[in-house]
Amino acid sequence: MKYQNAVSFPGDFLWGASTSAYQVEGASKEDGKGPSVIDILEHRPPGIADFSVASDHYHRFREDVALFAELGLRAYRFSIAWTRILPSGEGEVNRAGIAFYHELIDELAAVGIEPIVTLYHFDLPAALDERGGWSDRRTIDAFERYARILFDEFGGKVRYWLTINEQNMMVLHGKAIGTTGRSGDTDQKTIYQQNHHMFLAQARAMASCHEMLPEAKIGPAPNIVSVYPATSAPGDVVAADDWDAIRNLMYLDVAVRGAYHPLAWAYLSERGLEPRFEDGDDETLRGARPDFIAFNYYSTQTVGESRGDLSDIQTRGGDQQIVRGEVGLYRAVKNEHLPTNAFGWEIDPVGLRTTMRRLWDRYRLPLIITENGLGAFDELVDGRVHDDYRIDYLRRHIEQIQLAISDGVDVFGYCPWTAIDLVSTHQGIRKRYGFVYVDRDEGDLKELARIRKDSFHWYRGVIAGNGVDLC
Ligand code: BGP
Repeated sequence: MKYQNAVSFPGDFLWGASTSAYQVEGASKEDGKGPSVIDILEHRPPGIADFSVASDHYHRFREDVALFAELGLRAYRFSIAWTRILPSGEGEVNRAGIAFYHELIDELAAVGIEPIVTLYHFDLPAALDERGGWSDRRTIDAFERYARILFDEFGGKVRYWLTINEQNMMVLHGKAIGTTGRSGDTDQKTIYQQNHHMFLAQARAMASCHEMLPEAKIGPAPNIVSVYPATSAPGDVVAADDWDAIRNLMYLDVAVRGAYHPLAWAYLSERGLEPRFEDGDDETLRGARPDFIAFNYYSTQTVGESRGDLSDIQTRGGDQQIVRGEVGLYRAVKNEHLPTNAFGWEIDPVGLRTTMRRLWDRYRLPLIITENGLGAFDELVDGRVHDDYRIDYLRRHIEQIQLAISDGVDVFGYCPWTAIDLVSTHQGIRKRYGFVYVDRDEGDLKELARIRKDSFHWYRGVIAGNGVDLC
C-alpha cells in the first residue's frame, strides 16, 4: 500500500543502538570473570581478532556512554555477561561483575538513556558447557537462577529485558557463530533437545520476571526475516511456508503461545528430531508469555522447492561457513532483485516492513527491532569515516519502519547494530557496524580511540527530529 502521508513515529519511540557483552567489553579475564564458550573457541580463523580486548568498553564505558548521550540515544541495548555475574554459571556471585553493570546502568540513567538488557547473548559459561551445556537440564535451572539474580539486582533500574539473543541462529548456525562450545559438531537430534531446554529456560525467566518485577517488560530476541518463495509456483510457496515455520515461527510460537508450530513439529518428528518432553514442560511453556517481541533483522531469505539433491544447498558469498538450503526441505535461492553487501548479505529494506507486518498480524504484540545494520570495511581517512553507504542502508530501513507504522503495526523502538564498533561474531573487527569508529585492527590495538563516523552525525539528526528528516 502506498500512503500520501505516512504516520509519524510515536513521540516516545525508543531510538537506540545495540551491542553485546563479549563483542564490545573485552577484559575477558578481569575482575573475576569466568570463561564462556566464546573465550574457549579453538577454531578462530587465522588473522581474526579474538574477544579478549574487543573495544575495551569495560574500561571505557564512561567515555562510550558520553558519546551515546551526544548521539542522542534514547535506549541502549546491551547484554550482561553471565560469566561476569557467575564465573562458572552457577555458585558464588561475583560482586565485581554486579558492580560493573550497576555503574554502567547508572551512567546511562544519568544521561537519560533507557537500558534494554539481554540476559544471554551467545556466551554460555564454559563450566556449564563442560558438563553438557544446553543438553543438560541443570542448565535450565542455572539460567533461571542467573536471571533471578539480575532481576533482583537491577530490577529497580531496568524496565526492558530480553531473554536469549538469536536462539534460532545458535540452533541453525551455532558452529559458524562459535556458540556450540566443546560439543562442536553435535547431531541434529541433540541440537533440538538443547533448543527445547532453551525454550524452557526462557519461559522460566519470563515467569520469574513477571513474578519479581510486575512493572518490567520482557521478551525473546530471535532473528526473524520474511521468507519469500522463489516464484509463484505452488511448490515454492509450500517450501517458503515450511522454512518460515522452522526458521522463524517455531521460536515465536513457543515463546508467545507456549506450543511448537505444527509445521515445525511435523518437520522434527518426521526426521526423528523431536525433543523429549518431561513432565511439567508443557505447563512451563504455556505458563509464560512475553510482553513484546524483540527481533533482529538483516536480510530476507528466498527459497524454492527442494530438488532433492545438493543443488538445494548454497553457501553465502564470501563466507563459506553459513550454509543455506536443506535437501528434501527447501532450496536456497539468490534473490535477483536484491543487492548484496561486501559480505554477500542481501539488502532488503522492504523486507523489514513485510517482516513487521507478519509478526504483528500473527502475534499482536508490540515489536522492537533490536538489531539491523550494515557490516562494512570502513576506512579511517584523515580522522574521518565517510560511511554514506551505512547512512543509506539505515535511512531506507527506517523509511520502511515508518511505513509499517502507517500499516498499523505497533513498534516501539529501533536499535541498530551497533552503537560502537565491535568484533564481529566470526569475521573480526574489520567488519564494522558502529556509529563510532574504534581505532584498532585485528592484531594491533593502537590507542583504541573513539571517532565519530558520518553516520553518527546523521543518526543524531534523525533522533533529534524523531525520524521526520532522514536526509
Ligand atoms: C547477529 C548477532 C550479533 C552480531 C550480528 C552481526 O546475529 O546477534 O551478535 O554480531 O548478527 O553478525 P556478524 O558479527 O557475524 O557480522
